[in-house]
Amino acid sequence: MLPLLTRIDHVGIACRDLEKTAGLYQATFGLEVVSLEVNEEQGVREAMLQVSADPAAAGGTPGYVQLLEPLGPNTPVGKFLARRGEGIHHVGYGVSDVRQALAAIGGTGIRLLDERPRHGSMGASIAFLHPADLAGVLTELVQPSTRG
Ligand code: CMX
Ligand code: CO
Repeated sequence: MLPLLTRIDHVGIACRDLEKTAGLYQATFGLEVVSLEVNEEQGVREAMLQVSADPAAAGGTPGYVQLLEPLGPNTPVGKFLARRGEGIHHVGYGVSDVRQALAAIGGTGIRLLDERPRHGSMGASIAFLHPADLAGVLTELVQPSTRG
């Protein structure tokens, strides 16, 4: 079987204050915020901090820390914060074709939270898999944008 996952794309971290937490990660690790977006569909404000200073050294595509602040209490991240507090919310893995990956993974019986890809950070196509079926880890498939 071919490996479906090509790389670790990002670690998603739930936080209460996006600017404050981005400042903390910048000051502690020297990471840079490369994208700041509101994703209404996902109920978040989010910042992507690039981990590799030299993407070429990481095989051409950098990894990221994704900081997530909820847009309200009744959102995935809002509910997570209320239940568990700040912490790791999900892991995002790179895939070369998210539709194909969903079809293959759906065939194994793992519950798909998204039957079809949605819009993610920086133009990516994303889809989520149920944490209860993957050792308690909410898992995101990320097909990066091919645009610049
Ligand atoms: N990781 C692991 N477990 C989680 C979880 C997470 N991120 N979020 C919720 N859970 C668990 C809860 O702990 C709870 O478990 P127990 O019943 O054992 O206590 C259970 O799931 C139900 O919790 P809930 O608060 O009622 O949450 P929901 O079932 O309403 O939703 C989930 C959970 C994962 C289906 C929902 O959050 C979802 O669809 N997430 C996908 C979308 C998303 O997270 N978007 C934000 C990120 C966007 C981005 O990365 O771009
Ligand atoms: Co994510």
